Amino acid sequence: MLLYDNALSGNCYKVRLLASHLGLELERRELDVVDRSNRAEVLGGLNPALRVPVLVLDDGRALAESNAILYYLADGTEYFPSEGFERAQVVQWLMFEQYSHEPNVATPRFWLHFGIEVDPSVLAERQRLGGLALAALDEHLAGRVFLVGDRYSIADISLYAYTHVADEGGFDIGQYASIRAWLGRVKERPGYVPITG
Ligand SMILES: N[C@@H](CCC(=O)N[C@@H](CS)C(=O)NCC(=O)O)C(=O)O
Repeated sequence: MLLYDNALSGNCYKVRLLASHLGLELERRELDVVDRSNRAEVLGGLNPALRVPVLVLDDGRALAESNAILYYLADGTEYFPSEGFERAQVVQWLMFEQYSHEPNVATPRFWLHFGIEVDPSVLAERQRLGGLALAALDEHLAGRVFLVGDRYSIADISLYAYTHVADEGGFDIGQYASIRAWLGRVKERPGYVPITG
């Protein structure tokens, strides 16, 4: 399978991490996330949103949206529960990740890392909302081992991706004890690879 990828992107890292857990070989094609001038040429016909990650299966079909790719690859494996309510709970966390967490935790990291100028009040508001998302995650993890059914799943993989580098977006993860313990547990999973891997 071929992954249109970016080494710094947490959304792409989700796919690389799950693939590593599953022992799947991915060919990686790196795309720039700042200079998007070749996006239409490279991703046109594969992803109408022209964003990475995009996974091209061996039969040529293409799938975009990081959490949809996680769903596809994990279905039928230990990383996606088989019981209906637990499956829905995993989807609940994937939705939370895309609506409340990623736009507010990943975007400040992107702006700060690439030195992209934004109105300080816009950055501060994203960080405020990101802090709320992290607090919600921390509260849910208190007394739990993993997000759903106390088994490591794509819900954990999806939320791990930007949470473990949240400090790069100006967040202090040190204040979230349950998140910190959970980050350590994810890192111990067989097949774990770092975002830089
Ligand atoms: N909802 C999408 C978001 C994908 C996304 O924002 N990708 C970024 C990299 S993390 C990207 O392609 N940025 C460059 C662009 O928007 O052209 C997902 O989860 O895959």
